[in-house]
Amino acid sequence: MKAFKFTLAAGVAATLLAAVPAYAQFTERNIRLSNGVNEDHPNGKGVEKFRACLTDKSGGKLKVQGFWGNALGGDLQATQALRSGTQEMVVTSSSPLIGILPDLGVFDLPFLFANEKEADAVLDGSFGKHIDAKLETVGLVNLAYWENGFRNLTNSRRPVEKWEDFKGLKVRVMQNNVFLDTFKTLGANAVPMAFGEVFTALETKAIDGQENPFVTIDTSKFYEVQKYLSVTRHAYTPFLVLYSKKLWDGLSKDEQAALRDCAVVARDEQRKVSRELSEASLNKIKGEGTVVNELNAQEANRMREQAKSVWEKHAATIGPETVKMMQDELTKIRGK
Ligand code: TF8
Repeated sequence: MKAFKFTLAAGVAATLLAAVPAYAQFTERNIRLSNGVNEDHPNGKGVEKFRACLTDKSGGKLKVQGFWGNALGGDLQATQALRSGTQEMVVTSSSPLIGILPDLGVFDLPFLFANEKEADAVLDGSFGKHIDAKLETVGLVNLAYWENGFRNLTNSRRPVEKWEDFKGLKVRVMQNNVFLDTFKTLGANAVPMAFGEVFTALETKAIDGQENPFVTIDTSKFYEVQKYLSVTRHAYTPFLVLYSKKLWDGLSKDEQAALRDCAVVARDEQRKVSRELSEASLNKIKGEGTVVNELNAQEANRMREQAKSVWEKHAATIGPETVKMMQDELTKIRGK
């Protein structure tokens, strides 16, 4: 009888254990995630997917609250809030963060990637992990690389068809020395400025131009205050999907795993939408009366040659080991 009772108790306990909801490892949390871009940017769809995935995995306990259009401050400001543990997440360009981690400057080198496939391979592979490990040492957990995209020049003065056409153009660049030097090297009068100030600066003609991917020129309405767009594809900068390390360390293993998995699921969606919308955005920009010109192959090559010195000049500050690792990685990918 005693044995029977014991078996019964054990059986009940086992049933109870099995009935413990899979979500016990999740705590109700509100995750504030800020974006500099507007919600109709592909990041909107990325965040939507991220949210749905987390709802699923956490039984609704992990909630994502999205902020758009710099509502919680610009890229740099939001990232600093993560480092001090007062905000959970940000989707930010890597470029304004080089003061925090100089190695990120590697992504700003002109004409680094030839196409999206190369970018994906580098970012999702061992090189991406190398940067992730460095980010952790400065208080930031990178969950995934999303797409900002190939950057193109717009301005209100003239079509830019060769690098000499940059001469004298007052162009806003991100707060980043590699970009600053690239544009100076091409002859522009480069002005570093936070993204949130760009529209007004263009509108008031404080600056002549700026550079960003088609989807941003579209969703931030820069085409309303710009006349010319040159398809320069001079840089591909990624988005980092960052979590505050301070707050991350207080999460359960299951919560951390869900966040990582969902950021990757959302990455695939965000990139897909980014690539689809890119074409549509370009058509919209044209339809709004912007004069668009492609660079011919010869001029594109000359521009690349002209910008080459920036690589040598910045390798030391970025970190020679990181630059070399990137070059080796690209050689490997291109050799396949
Ligand atoms: C830039 C960047 C920005 C993004 C955005 C704020 O030009 O490309 O558009 O970082 O998330 O500053």
